[in-house]
Amino acid sequence: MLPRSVPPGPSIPPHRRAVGQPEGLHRGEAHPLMIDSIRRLIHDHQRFLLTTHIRPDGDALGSQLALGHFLTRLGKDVTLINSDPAPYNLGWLPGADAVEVFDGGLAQRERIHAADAVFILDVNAEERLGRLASAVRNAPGTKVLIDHHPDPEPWFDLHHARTDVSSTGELVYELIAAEDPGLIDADLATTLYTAIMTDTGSFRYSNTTPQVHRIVATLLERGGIEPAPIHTALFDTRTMESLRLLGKALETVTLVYDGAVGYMVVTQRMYRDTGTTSEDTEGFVGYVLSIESVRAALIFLETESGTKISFRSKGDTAVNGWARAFGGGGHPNAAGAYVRADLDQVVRDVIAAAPRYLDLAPASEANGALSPEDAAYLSSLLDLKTEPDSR
Ligand SMILES: [Mn+2]
Repeated sequence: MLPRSVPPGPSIPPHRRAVGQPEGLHRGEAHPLMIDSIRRLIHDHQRFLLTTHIRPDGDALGSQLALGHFLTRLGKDVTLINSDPAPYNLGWLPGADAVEVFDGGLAQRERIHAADAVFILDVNAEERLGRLASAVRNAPGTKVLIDHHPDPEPWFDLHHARTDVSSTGELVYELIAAEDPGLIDADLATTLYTAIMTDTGSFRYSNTTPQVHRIVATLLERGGIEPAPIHTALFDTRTMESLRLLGKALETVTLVYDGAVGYMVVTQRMYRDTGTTSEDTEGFVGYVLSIESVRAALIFLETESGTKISFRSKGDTAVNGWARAFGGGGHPNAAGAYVRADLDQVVRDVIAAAPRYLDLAPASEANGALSPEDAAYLSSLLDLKTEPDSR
């Protein structure tokens, strides 16, 4: 049986394009034949391995655990192995204790090898499986992709993948509903609710459809669960230290391009001064996006060896092309990138590139990237981080 636990990561709206989908998959509808193939695979076999992407978020872990609960109810042997542990605010999810972190050892490799089928959830690229990648890719079992990201790699044997759903959780729900909606109990409902809710930004992103609400209504009814405790467990778990970090980060908020683009930066020094880590920045970028004029919001996180960037946007403003230009990617309204360069340089380069990827007013394109004031301010911030601690 699966235990409980994990926190929600950033939520991701669905991609609007169906580029690169395997032939025979369609936007906008479940694919009954493919679901039937997966159900037959499940019925005909016993040992299943389930995995998801590095740094799992609410949809990744919620979907993985939900599918795990489902297979367990059907009497199957289920192994859950990920590259990374659950984040601090998802550890409470029902079944999270059963998720193993890949240690590279023989025992786990043998179980991966022995699985009749390997389910890969919320990720369609080998590289995003982290240290598990080669073991999963080379596993002899049937590889089943369940995912809502665009452009899947070609090495999966079966797909239940569409880009027009809110979340991987929605696809797992379709599979369970096709089998037997009566299987939906509190654990299944809680994990699927978490998956769908986090990937829709608590039901506010543009991927929140009538179908999302119909599914959630079914989860609440059949699971007998309430939303409030789940939201509290996911979002109301901040520490005082992380609030102090938020205070420092808010002081760096800068608007450019006539206020259409906003960003904040978090330096290593800020972590040291507040006793926090990058995990404590969860949700920060949302404060920038909450500014009325802002259509695209970014947060730049200084790391030991480079700079991590999260991109968020409202409505039709797509930021994944912008993120891709810096070696990252993601969904139109939520994307990320990592650049091996100093914070100040990355901020300048990324902000300067905005007009190539966003539809910014011509007048504001003219003033390009950082104003002299912004640049000076940024420099002062960066100088700050190298000063000796004055406290
Ligand atoms: Mn997802």
